[in-house]
This record gives sequence, structure tokens and C-alpha cells, in this order.
Amino acid sequence: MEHYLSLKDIDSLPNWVAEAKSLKANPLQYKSLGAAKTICLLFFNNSLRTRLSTQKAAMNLGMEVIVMNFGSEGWALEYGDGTVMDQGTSEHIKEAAQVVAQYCDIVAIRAFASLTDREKDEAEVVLNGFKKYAGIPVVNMESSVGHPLQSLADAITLSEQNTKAKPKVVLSWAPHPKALPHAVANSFVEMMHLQDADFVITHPEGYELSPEVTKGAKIEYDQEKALEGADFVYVKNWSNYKDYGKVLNQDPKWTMNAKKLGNAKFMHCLPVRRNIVVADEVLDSSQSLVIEQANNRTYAAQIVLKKLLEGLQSTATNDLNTEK
Ligand code: AN0
Ligand code: CP
Repeated sequence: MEHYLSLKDIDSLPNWVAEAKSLKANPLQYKSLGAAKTICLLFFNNSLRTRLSTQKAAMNLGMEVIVMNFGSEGWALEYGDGTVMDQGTSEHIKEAAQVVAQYCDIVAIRAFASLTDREKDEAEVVLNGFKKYAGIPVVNMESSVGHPLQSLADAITLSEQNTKAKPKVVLSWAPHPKALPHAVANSFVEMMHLQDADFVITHPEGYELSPEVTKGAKIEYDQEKALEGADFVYVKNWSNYKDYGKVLNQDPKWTMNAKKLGNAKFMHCLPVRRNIVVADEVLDSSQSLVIEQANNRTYAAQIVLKKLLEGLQSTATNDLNTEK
């Protein structure tokens, strides 16, 4: 594996989940794998879990970690080809990516959707710019369209908690006062496509995610009906996709509560707004898996970094063999 940009980079999700669980049981078993290797974590947006769990994962593998809040402390980057840079941007991605790559062996990037220009967001200019110019493995720590470290952690949590051959899993939209990206929901749906489950998405009419992402998935606009007999309920807000980035609905009827949840387990990627997205009674109950989901972020990141480090090792060995 060259990069971890989306779930498509995983060759076998069940194998990765099994390996991640073994890392969780013994996190320091590959402590020497990352010796003398450095990872740069570049944040164009805020973070708690991603920042700390990815750093922890790298440390568990013996790596050195450099973290930079690029969004607030780096130069404003230009991505266009041939741009006359007489406006707000100070440095081109071509130089920035090559420079970063001189300081580290792997680069991980968080760059959220702008939610103003769908085409530009879907072009993933930040991630693809680093992929094109850095020449080292790139890890997606939530881009415009995906959050594959989150959904890998969610797959680990589901596998730990599930007791049925074919559980019912519901992705339920929730209200939110701010416009949020589609990345978490997109990657969750993509991950569920790889599971043997009865999977249903529920949201208000008009709040459809990208049809490319939800192709083949069941959509039920009646939340109550969707939640019937659910084993796992994954709650998440996203802003409107068609009327791109707009908040058109804040109906509190969609807030998750104990009655609607029934006996199901509650999941959310965090951070979560209490009593808007989900009622206190749910978050504070033993049915909530959110803290364990956050815990599994470490092992999701660790399996990804382990695969990338192994890839670097085999490239180095091949180089040595061809040198003789
Ligand atoms: C972000 C989102 O919805 O994509 C990050 C979630 C991991 N959430 C917020 O900005 C509140
Ligand atoms: N779930 C998640 O990615 O959290 P942070 O935004 O705090 O990193």
C-alpha cells in the first residue's frame, strides 16, 4: 500500500480489523518497526482525537512525530497550475509538499471541505497535491470527502461489539446549527458496503448524500421505521449536499433519544453537541460506544502506519537488491 487516502486502499477489511485488534491487545509489539522514521501531521483544521490518536499510534510503532497546525501557522497555499500569485496565497503546493517530504517519511493531512464549492471539494486539492508532489506516503486524517481513519476505527468497534451474523446498522442524520462536512458519513457508508449487515440510512428528504457514495444502500426517510430492530445506530449531522453546504433543516425531531434508540448501541465519531445531536440520557448510558470508538482510533491509525512502514521497508530492500 502506497498511501491511505480512502477505504479503497484496504485490501481486506476483515484482515485489517483482526490485525488492529491484535495491536490493541499488545500495542508495543512493533515498537522497532518505526525506528528512525518520522511522520509529519499537518492540520488545516481543528482536532482532538485524530491528532492525539495518530500521534499515539506513531509512538507505539517507535516513530518520531512532528505536528503542525498548518491552517493557522503555515503559509496560505496555492493549488492552481500557472496561477499568477498576486492574491492571498503565499506558497505553492509544489514547493510546500516537496519541502515537507524532506523532513519526514510519511505525511498525514487533515483538510476539511470548504462546503462552498462542491467541485473543488471533490477534487481533493490538498490531499492530491501532497500525493502528487511529496513523493512519500500520504495519510488522510479527514479530507473533503472522506474520513477513512474514523470508519476503520468504527469497523473495529462494530466487530468488537457485534454478536449477530447479520446485525442491523442504521446511519441516522441529526440536526446541527453549523454546516458540517459529508466526510464522516461518506466513509461510514463506504465501510458498511464492505460489511455483512442490514444497513439503512435515514435522513430528511432532500438530505441525500452523494449518490455515488450511497449507490445500492437502503434509504428510509421515516426515522422511526428505519430504527425498528436496530442493533447499532450511528448518528451524524451533515449539511445539505444538493444545495451544497447549506443548513436547511434543524428539526429537533431528528435528535437521538433513549426511546428512539431502544436497545441499540449508540455510535458517533465525536465531537458531539449534547441535546442537539443526541440527548444526555443516551451519551451517559451504557449503550453509548463513543469513548470506545475514540479509543479504537489509535489502533486504526496504528494498522495504517504499520502497513505503510512495511511498504517503505520493502521498497528499501528492493532498492538494495537492485544496487548490486
Ligand atoms: C467534523 C465533521 O463533521 O466532519 C469532524 C468530525 C470528526 N465535525 C465538526 O466540525 C464539528
Ligand atoms: N472523530 C474525530 O476525527 O475527532 P477530531 O475531529 O477531534 O479529530
